[in-house]
Amino acid sequence: MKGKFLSLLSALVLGAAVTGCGDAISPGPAVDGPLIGFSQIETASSWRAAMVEDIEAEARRRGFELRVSDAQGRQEYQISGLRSFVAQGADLIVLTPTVESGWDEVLQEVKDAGIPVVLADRLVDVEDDSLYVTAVGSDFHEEGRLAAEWIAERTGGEARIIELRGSEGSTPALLRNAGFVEFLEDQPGMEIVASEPGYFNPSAAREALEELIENFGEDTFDAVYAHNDSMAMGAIEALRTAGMNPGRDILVVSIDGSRDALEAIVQGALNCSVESNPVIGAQLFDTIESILAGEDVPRRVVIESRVFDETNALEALPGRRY
Ligand code: GYE
Repeated sequence: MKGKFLSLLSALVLGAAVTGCGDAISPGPAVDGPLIGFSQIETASSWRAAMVEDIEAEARRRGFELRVSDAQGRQEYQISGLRSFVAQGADLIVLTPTVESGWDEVLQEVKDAGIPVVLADRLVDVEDDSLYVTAVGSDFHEEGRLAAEWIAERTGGEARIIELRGSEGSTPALLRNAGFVEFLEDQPGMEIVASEPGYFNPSAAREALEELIENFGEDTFDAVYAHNDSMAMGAIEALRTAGMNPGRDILVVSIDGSRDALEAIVQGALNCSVESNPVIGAQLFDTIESILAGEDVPRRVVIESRVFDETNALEALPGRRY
């Protein structure tokens, strides 16, 4: 009892302290419905802003009270945000984890408090799989496979590829690499000649590619595979700076299917973007409603991914929400 009181107190204090140093917990509009705590990695990128916006709109439509915790990219803020949601008596917690590891302890606390957890977008790697009920999001492994398949079809299976990876230890970086590499196993003419982290960040990706071009020269690769669109934008800049012609001399392929990417495809600088859709509010809240009604839900709810290239980018542009 005393222990419980102390941990509740420390959660409140921690929550408050973290709010002060960046982890903003938005109260959301006052409604009577169930309280959902949503721990989001960050909200600055347009991809994540679109995800939060859609989830907020869906919560409003269905009469849920939603509180969003923005961890500004830091796992320790996410962990204290989760503890704070426990202290606030959340009915269910939605977690979009920065990285896969390091969640066992806090998710055990959430489970002990009797609060179900739904993962959204990225996944966790925990010893005890019962620490979350289900995961709603895209199939990142399939996205990586689709990107490789597109390059294989376009090049007749002959390509030297530079890979720009997403944030280390995050599910999309791990699986977009794995799906791509697995496809290459049956493609003797295709190889990854260099792979560098670009942290889902355009400047980091641009700098990494500039350095590779400087060190190895222009004629050493035929394609760039970036784990997301914003890194592809950085890569396009680096190629242009080096006097190369992105989209023509060098194929550029990425993932997300954002508005920026579709525009770049229409302009001819980007060749292909595999969709990874952040607009998941409807599927997420269908799942949440089932869980709160005591129904069984599947362990995984997969959001479909399309492939965009010059054949369909233009028609997909109107109404693109991210
Ligand atoms: O592709 C990227 C974002 O987790 C799938 O994270 C998400 C990825 C998305 O930073 O643009």
